[in-house]
Amino acid sequence: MSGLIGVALDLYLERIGEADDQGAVDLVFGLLDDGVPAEDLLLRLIAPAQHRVGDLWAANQWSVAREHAATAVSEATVAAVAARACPRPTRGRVTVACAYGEYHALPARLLVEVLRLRGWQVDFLGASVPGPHLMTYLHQTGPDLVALSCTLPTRLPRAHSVLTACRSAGMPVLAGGAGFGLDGRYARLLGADVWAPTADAAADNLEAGPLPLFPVSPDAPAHVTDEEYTQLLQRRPELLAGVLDALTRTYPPMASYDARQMERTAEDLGHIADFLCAALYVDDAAVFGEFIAWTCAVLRARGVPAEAVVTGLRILHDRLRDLPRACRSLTEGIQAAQAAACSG
Ligand code: B12
Repeated sequence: MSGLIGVALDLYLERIGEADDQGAVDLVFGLLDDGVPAEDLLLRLIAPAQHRVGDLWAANQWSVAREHAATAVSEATVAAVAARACPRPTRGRVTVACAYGEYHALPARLLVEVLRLRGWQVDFLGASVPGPHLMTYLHQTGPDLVALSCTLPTRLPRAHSVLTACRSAGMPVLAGGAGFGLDGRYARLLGADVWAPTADAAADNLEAGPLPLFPVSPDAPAHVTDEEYTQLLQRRPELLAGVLDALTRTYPPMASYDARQMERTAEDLGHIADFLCAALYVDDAAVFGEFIAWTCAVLRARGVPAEAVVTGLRILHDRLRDLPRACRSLTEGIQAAQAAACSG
C-alpha cells in the first residue's frame, strides 16, 4: 500500500501545482478505491506533499501564488476524502483550534479528519481563533478535550494564554504542530496537558485511554522572570525602523533597492524580530538560530547573500545591548548566518 502512495506522491504534487482540484480528487478517490485507507491518504500523501510545497517555495521554484493555489487544492482534497468517508461519531467530543494569529489551518484540519475517521466528534474552529472567544465556545459546548495547533513558534505566547485559561477552567489540552518544537518541549513548558507529534500519534494516544499527562512544569516560562520579552515587543516598531535605516547605510547593495525590495526587507526584519520575541518567550536561542538558518537559505534562493543577514543581526545586537538574553539569541543567529555565508 505504501508503494502505491509513493508512486502517487509525485503525481499528486504535479496536480496541486497546476491548481487541478478535480485531478487531485480523482487521484485520491482512485487510491481509496484501490483500498488505500483514508488516513494514509491524509497523512502519507497530502501531508508530505504539503511539506514539498514548502520546500519548493523556499527554493524559489514555486511562487507564493502557486503555493497558495496548491494548498487550496489540498484543502479541497482533504474535504473530499472526509465527505466520502463520513464516519459516525462513537467516541467523545474534541474541539480543535489554531492559536490566535496562526493561519496554518491545514495541519490542524488533518488532525480533525484523522480524529473523525477514528470516531471522535470534532468541532473545528479553524485558523487564528481569538483566545477569549475560544474560551466562551468551550464553556458553551463542554468538549472532553481541546486540541490546540501552533505551527509557528511566534504564536506561542497566544497559545500560552489559551493553555493557561484552559488549565484554570480544568479543561485538558492536547497541543501539537511544529511551533511547539520537534519533541513538544514548548508544549510542556507552557502548560499543555499532553503533546503529540502527528495526527495519528495523537489519535493513538487518545484511543489508548487516559492521557499520559505531562507533570506540571517546575520551570516558569522565562518571560515571567524578566522583562526582556515585553520590552522587545514594546520597542519593536522604532527598533525595526532604526535597523532598516542603519542597514541601508551600512549594507551597500541596499542603496540600489527599489521600493518592493525595501518592503520585503522590512518584512524580513519583522519576522526576525518576531522570532527573537518567541526565543525570549520560551528562553531558547535555538528557536532564533534555526529560523535564521532557514531565512538565509530562503534569501539565498532569491539572490540575497547571508552577509546581509549577518549585517542586520549585528545592528540589532548593538541596539539591544541592554537585553542580555536577546543578545545571546542574536549571537546564535549571527553564527547561523555566518555558517550559511561560508556554505554558500
Ligand atoms: C501552506 C503554508 C502556508 C499557508 C497556510 C494555509 C493553510 N490553510 O494552512 C499560508 C499562506 C497562510 C502561510 C503563511 C505563512 N507561512 Co507558511 N507554510 C505553508 C506550508 C507550505 C504548508 C503547511 C502545511 O499544510 N503543512 C502540512 C502539515 C502536514 O504540516 P505538519 O506541521 O507536519 O502537521 C502535522 C503535525 O504538525 C500535527 N499537528 C498539527 N497541528 C496539530 C495540533 C495538535 C493538537 C496535534 C496533536 C498535532 C498537530 O499533525 C499534522 C499531521 O500529522 C508550510 C511548509 C511546511 N513544511 O509545513 C509553510 C511554513 C509552515 N510557513 C512558514 C512561514 C514562515 C509562513 C509565513 C510567516 C510566511 C510569510 N512570509 O508571511 C506566514 C505566516 C502566517 C501565520 N501567521 O500563520 C514557514 C515556517 C518557518 C519556521 N521556521 O517556522 C514554513 C515551514 C515555510 C516553508 N518551508 O514553506 N503558510
